[in-house]
Amino acid sequence: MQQEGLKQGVEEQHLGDKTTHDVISKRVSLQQYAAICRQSEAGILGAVIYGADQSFLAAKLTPIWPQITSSLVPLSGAYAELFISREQPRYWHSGEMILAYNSQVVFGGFDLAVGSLAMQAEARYLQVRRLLSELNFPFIYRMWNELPDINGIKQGTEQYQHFCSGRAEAFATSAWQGTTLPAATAVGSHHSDRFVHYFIAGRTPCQAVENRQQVSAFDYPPQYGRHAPSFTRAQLIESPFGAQLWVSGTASIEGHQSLHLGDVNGQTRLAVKNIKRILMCTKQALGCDYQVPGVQAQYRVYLRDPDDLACIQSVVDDELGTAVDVSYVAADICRSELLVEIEAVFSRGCDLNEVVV
Ligand code: 3EB
Repeated sequence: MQQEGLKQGVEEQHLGDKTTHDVISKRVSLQQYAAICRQSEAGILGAVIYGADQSFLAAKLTPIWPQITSSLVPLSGAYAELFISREQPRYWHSGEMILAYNSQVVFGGFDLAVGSLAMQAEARYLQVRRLLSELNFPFIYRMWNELPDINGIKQGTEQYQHFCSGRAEAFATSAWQGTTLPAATAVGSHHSDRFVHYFIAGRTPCQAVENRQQVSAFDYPPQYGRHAPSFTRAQLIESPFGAQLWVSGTASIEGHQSLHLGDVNGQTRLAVKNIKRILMCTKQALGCDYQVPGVQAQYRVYLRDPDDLACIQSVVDDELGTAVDVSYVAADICRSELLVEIEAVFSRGCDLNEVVV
């Protein structure tokens, strides 16, 4: 696919009655995923593979949609996370950057080796900005980042802070500021040199939700780094079909301080509590109640130490019940004292089991 074809597709799209800005995220086993890849007509925006092993790689699946391979090691079974929108997407790629878009939403990402994380983050985030602006997707909803050596120190500064600086520089001249920043996750890459990134954006504004018990990350004081992290606690996307509430990576932080140092049980409880607070803030600020039956919840828990799995899982089961969809993956967390981080997406009004695949 060529760069010239980039704009064309969006204008041409015949919408019919399928227009939707929903981006639904659905998890399937790698076996199910392989079967889906063989049905070439499936309307998938993209997929992220967690736990691609030798046999998965040997199968050399070549889906037409963007496929990102997470560097992270799942501790509770491999899976593919599908990003689905009901309208058939178009696909595009250039170098490491891969994209899929329809008339309402876009999914994209890259996986590349990095030297300077600050420079790469700035250059790549600028590329994302430019592409979204060319394609006319002004609203950025959600971004995921797997950063090499996230807690390592380079030239006297932590790699995560280098990343925050590069990202902030790339966003500095954009319309993405404060509450129009995306919900995000930034964790350590399992590989010492790979920067894995993927995102969703769209044509329709999303609505930010901040947690009143936490200082907004974009307002963190400078003690955490020269540039405050460019993300919101959650973003809500609503459409005639339903809604998705994308909740950022959430940790054991109150105000702007890390709490329960060295206490994995306490950190997990506070991370879950902060997610529940975001649901309360969503209800208070936007009137949308996400703690009611019929809302589908999908969580991902990042563990600094895989040996904490049993402890963290028992707290999560206790707090959330065992019926919810929770995936556990090993990853370093952006502040070196944090042992666990939890992200979630809540979907209302769309039955994931009804979606084509
Ligand atoms: C925090 O609340 C924990 O820099 O994009 C969580 C999610 C965190 C996203 C990011 C950082 C990021 O500050 C760290």
